[in-house]
Amino acid sequence: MLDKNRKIDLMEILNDLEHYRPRRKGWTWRKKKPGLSMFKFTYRDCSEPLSNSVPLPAAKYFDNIDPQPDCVITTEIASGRFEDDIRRMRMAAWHGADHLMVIRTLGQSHMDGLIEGTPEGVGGVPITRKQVRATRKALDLIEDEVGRPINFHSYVSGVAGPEIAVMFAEEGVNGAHQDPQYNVLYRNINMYRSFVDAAEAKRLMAGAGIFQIDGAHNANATAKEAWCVMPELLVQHAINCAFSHKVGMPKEQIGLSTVPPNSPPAPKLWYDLPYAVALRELFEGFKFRAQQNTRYMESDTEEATITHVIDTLISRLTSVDVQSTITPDEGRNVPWHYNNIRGTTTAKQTLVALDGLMDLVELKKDGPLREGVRELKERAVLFMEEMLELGGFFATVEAGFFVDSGMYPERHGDGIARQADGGVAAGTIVKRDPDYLAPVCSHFGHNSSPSGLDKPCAIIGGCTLCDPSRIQFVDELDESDNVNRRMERTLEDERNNLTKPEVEWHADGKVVLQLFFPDSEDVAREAAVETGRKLGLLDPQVIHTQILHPAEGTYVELRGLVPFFIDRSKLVIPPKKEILADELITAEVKKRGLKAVGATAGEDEHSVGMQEIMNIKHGGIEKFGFKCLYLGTSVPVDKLIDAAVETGSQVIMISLIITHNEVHLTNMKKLHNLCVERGIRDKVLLIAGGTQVTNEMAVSCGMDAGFGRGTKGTEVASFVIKRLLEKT
Ligand code: Z98
Repeated sequence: MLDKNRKIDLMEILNDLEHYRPRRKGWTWRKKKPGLSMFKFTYRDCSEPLSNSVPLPAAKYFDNIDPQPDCVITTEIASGRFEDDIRRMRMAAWHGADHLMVIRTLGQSHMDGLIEGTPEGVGGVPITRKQVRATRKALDLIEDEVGRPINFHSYVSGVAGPEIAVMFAEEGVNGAHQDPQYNVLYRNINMYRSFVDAAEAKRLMAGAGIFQIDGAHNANATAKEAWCVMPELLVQHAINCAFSHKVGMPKEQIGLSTVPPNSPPAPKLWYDLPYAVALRELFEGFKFRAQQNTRYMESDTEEATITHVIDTLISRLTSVDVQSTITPDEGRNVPWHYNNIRGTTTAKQTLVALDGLMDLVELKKDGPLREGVRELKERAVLFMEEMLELGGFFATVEAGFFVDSGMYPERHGDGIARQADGGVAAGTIVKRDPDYLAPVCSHFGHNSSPSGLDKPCAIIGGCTLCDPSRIQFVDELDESDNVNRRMERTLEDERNNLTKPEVEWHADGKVVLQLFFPDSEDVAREAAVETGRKLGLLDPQVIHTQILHPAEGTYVELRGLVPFFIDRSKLVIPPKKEILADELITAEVKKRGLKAVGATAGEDEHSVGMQEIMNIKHGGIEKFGFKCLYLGTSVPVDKLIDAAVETGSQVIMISLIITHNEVHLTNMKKLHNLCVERGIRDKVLLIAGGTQVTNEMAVSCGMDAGFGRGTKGTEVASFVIKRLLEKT
C-alpha cells in the first residue's frame, strides 16, 4: 500500500518487473450511486466516493466532501518519460481521473514495429512493454490508494497496430484508440492494409475487454471549419462502429469519440447541441466518450477552460460515459503536471455543478433543435448513399470525400485524398493458404485449427494470452537512453535533499511568470524576455500575450528555466498554524458570549488592518458571533481597558503599525502592565497585530499573542478559542 505522505517508489516499481502480471484485464465503469447523500445534499448523477482524494477548493465550506460524477474522467499525459507520467497519474487519480491516457511519442504510428526498453519520447512516451508494464504496476498501487479502479489507455494505430494490440492484451491495458480510418486519412497507411490490421487488432481488443475509442474527432480537429464536417463525423463513426461490431466487438465496448465542434465567438450551442443529440440517437447502445474542443484552442488557458466547461454542459444535456479532458495549456506546450489536474477538476467541478440537470430541464421536442438534428441525419445519410453509389469507402477516400471543409453535400475540394494502391505498406496483404494455421487465440479470420483441439494454441500448449509465462520480456536495449540512467540523477537529487520547480520532468526547472507591462504588445514581449534574463532565468520565452489595450498595456506569460536547486535542509519551515473548525469557534463564542474591543493604539492613524480583523465582510471575527467594539485610531491604551471593563469584553486587540522609537513595543508593555495594575490581566486575552509584529515579540512584551502581515480573522478567533479551551 502506498503511504500518502511519501512519494511513490519508482525503483520499487521497476524491481522484478519481469515477473509482474496485471491483476485484471478489461475496462471498468464507475459504480453509480443515484440518490447519493453527502453533507447536506442529495446527488443524482454521482458514483461511489473515493477513499483518498483532493476535493475541490470550495469543499472546505461543505465538510470537505468530494462527490465523484457518474462518468469516467480522462486525462491525457504526455511528458515523454513514463517515470514522470506515473507521478502525474497519482496526482490526477487523487483529483478524480480514472482514465489515464498516455500519449505515444510524437507520431509513433509512423513506427513499423514494437520497440523495447524505456527510451525517452517527445510529446509522449514511446510505447514499449516495459514502460506499459511498469505503469500498470504503479496504477495497481494507485487504484488501491484512491479506492477506485483506474483504466490505463493508449493507442493502437500505425502498421504496428496488431503487434501493439497483442502487447496491450497481454499487459492488461484497459482502453485504446483504434480506427482504421485514422491510419488512412492522417497517417497515409495503405487503406486495405489498415482495415486488415484493424480486424486483427479489434479482435484482440475484444478478447481482452479493451474499451475502444474511435478517431472521428480527428476530422473536427483538422478541418478548416470544424463544424462543417458534422455529417462526415456521423459517417466515420458509423463505419468504425459497424466494422468493429462485425469483427467481434460488443457494442458496449465501442466508444464514439465525440467533440463539440464549435467554439465561442461562434454561437456554439446551435451547432454542438443538435450534433450531440443526432449522434446519440443514431448510435443508441454504443458508448460516448466526449472529448473537449482542441481545434480552437489558443494559448489563453482561461479561454480553453471556459470552452471546456460549455463542452461539459453539452455532455450533461445529452449523455456521456467517458468525459475526456484536454489540458488548458495544450495550445502552447505539451501538458504540464498541474494542467492535467486543472483539466480534470474542470470536468469534475462542472459535472458536479450540473448534477441532475436533466431532472430540471428538458430539451425541446420541436423547433430549431429538432430541425438541426434532422438536417444533420439527412446530410449523413446522403453522404453514405453517395459513398455506396461511388463504390464504397475506399473509392470515396480516393475521391477526397473526407475532411472536406464544405458542409456536405456542399464540397470545397480540400478533402484528404489517398490512393487505394498507395500509402505506407501498400501491397503487403497476403491471402492465407487453405491450411493456414496460427497457434494463437484472438486471431481474426481463417485459421485451420486442428480438429479435436478446443483452441488453436493448444498445439503449442497455450499462447501468451492463455499462458502469460510465455511472454518474452525484453529489458533495456539502449545503454544511455533508459530509465535507470534517468533515475540515477533523480535519486542523487533526493539523496542530497535538493528540489527545484518542475512542470513535466523531475527537476526540469521550468517556471512561468505572469507579467503586465504598460506597453504595446511588441514592446511588452521583449521587455518580458529581458525581465526573465535579468532575473537569471535561462531560455526565457513568451508563451502567451493578451493585449489589454493597444497602447495602455499587455499581459504576458513568460516561461524560463531556473538554473539552481533549493536545498530542502536549509529551509526554515514555520510551524503550521492550527486553525479550528468554523463550527467549533462559532459554538464556543456563543456559549461564552464572547466580546472584543479593539483599536489602533497610541498615535497611530492606521485603521484598516484592525477593522478587517473585526469586520464580518472580509472574514473578521464578527462572523463567528463575537460582539465587537471598534474604538478608532490613536486610542490611548487605558481607554481600551476602560472599554473592555465596561462592556465585559474578554479580548482586547491593539493594532500597532508605527514602529519608530520602538513605540509599538512600549504600547504592548503598557497594555499588559495596566491590565495587571487594574487586576484584570487574567480575565482578558491581549492580542497585538501589525505588519511588523511577530508572535515572539508580542509575547515577550506581555501579550498573549501577536499576529503579523496577512493575518485573517479566523486565525485570531482560532487562537482565542484554543486559549480559552486550555484554561477551562
Ligand atoms: C484523443 N486527444 O483522442 P499517433 N489513433 C487514433 C487517434 O485519435 C490518435 C492516435 C491513434 C486525442 C488524441 N488522437 C489524439 C484513432 C490520436 C494517435 O501515434 O499519434 O499517430 O496515434 O484523446
